[in-house]
Amino acid sequence: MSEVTIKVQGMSCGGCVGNVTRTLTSLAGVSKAEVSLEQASATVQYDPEQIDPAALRQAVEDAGFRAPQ
Ligand SMILES: [Cu+2]
Repeated sequence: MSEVTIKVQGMSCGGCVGNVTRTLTSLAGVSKAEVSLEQASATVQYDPEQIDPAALRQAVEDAGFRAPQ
């Protein structure tokens, strides 16, 4: 299991945090996602054989937020 913290911009409330959390945890290979509104970030535990940070960022972007590198 690996862990990465990605930037997540565009969140404005707890609903956004819930959206991003659900988006990330629904991905195959993701076991845990801790999303912080204050830090504009998400710390994700994932299986590197199933998914990588680029795919995590892409999923966040697809959900309507921005996840710059
Ligand atoms: Cu919101």
